[in-house]
Amino acid sequence: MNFQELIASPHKRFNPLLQEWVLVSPQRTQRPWQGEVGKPSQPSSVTYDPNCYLCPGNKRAGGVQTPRYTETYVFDNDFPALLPDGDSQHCDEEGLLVAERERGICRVLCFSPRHDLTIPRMSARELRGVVDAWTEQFSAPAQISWIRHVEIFENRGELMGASNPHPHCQIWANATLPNLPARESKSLRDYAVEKRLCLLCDYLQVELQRGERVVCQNEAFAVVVPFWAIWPFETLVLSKRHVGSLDHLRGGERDLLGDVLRRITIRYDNLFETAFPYSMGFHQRPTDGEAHEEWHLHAHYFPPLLRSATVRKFMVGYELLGTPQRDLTPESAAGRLIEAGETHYLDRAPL
Ligand code: H2U
Ligand code: ZN
Repeated sequence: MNFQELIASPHKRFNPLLQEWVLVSPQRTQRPWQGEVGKPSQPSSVTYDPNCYLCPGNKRAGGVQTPRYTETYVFDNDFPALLPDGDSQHCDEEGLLVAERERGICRVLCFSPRHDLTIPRMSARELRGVVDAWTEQFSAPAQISWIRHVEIFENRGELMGASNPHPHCQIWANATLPNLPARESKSLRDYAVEKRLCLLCDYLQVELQRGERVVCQNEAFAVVVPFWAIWPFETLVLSKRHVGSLDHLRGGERDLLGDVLRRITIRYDNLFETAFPYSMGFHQRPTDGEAHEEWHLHAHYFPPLLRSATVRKFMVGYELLGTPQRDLTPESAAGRLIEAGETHYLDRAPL
């Protein structure tokens, strides 16, 4: 059976980064929908919100005053999920009740003093400021001897649990590799040992040759709907040069990272003419003091929306109990994102 025939009927695809399968059921996209319908969300319409704890000059929940910042602004999370102090502690009862103390640092980074300014609507200069701030927020905790991993992630929109529309992300830096980066790390290492090559450099070449899942690209980055995507409009942002972390990017590449993130998020907003919700984050080399030449910098976007600004995908039933599953093929999703264009729907001239 040829490849096109195979992927036209129910099949499973392999994710070589996580070493797991996703079930694809292309024939199911026509099924009727009578499920939950929520309300579409639009970007905030005010540049300053007196009740926003991230707007300049306002009080945060713990009583600290946010300064009158003019570009990006970083602070220690007032409600951190991890704490930096404490000795290592371990308990193991019968190999079944196993626990370890986990130390870490949690920060919040505001992208802009403007309450309404999201990544798809920022200028090249503002985006460069955000990329520089991400780089600094990777490099600074990476210098701390006990920090072995730094996760930079953005929750956008209420649907994804963002607590506030003010453009911001979080940084969690901790003492051990989290589950998913640990699995990716092993896959990258195994591939490098076996083939003397990089899994993601090779994967990028395959995608660039075939073209059908490439949504947009510039000289330094490409955005693809990965062959093994789980979320309907999931994308993977790959650096074209083999670098393991943001701090190894050159100045021009930092500008191009801002450019590609603006372009993919415009496409997302345009899909359903909404402030498109997602969780996104960077995966970078562990910061345990080793070189980690096998690591390849990338970002994942995991958006929940499926067929409109209000109908979203949930991981339920078979997906919770068996294997993740999707109806919309990654090729169709890429086609929709390609069609969505790069002029933001709010900037289009009225007809
Ligand atoms: P999210 O929107 O992704 O939840 O990120 C906002 C973070 O801001 C969240 O982790 C923190 C929350 O703990 N926060 C403060 O540090 N200070 C506040 O006054 C409110 C929220
Ligand atoms: Zn605000």
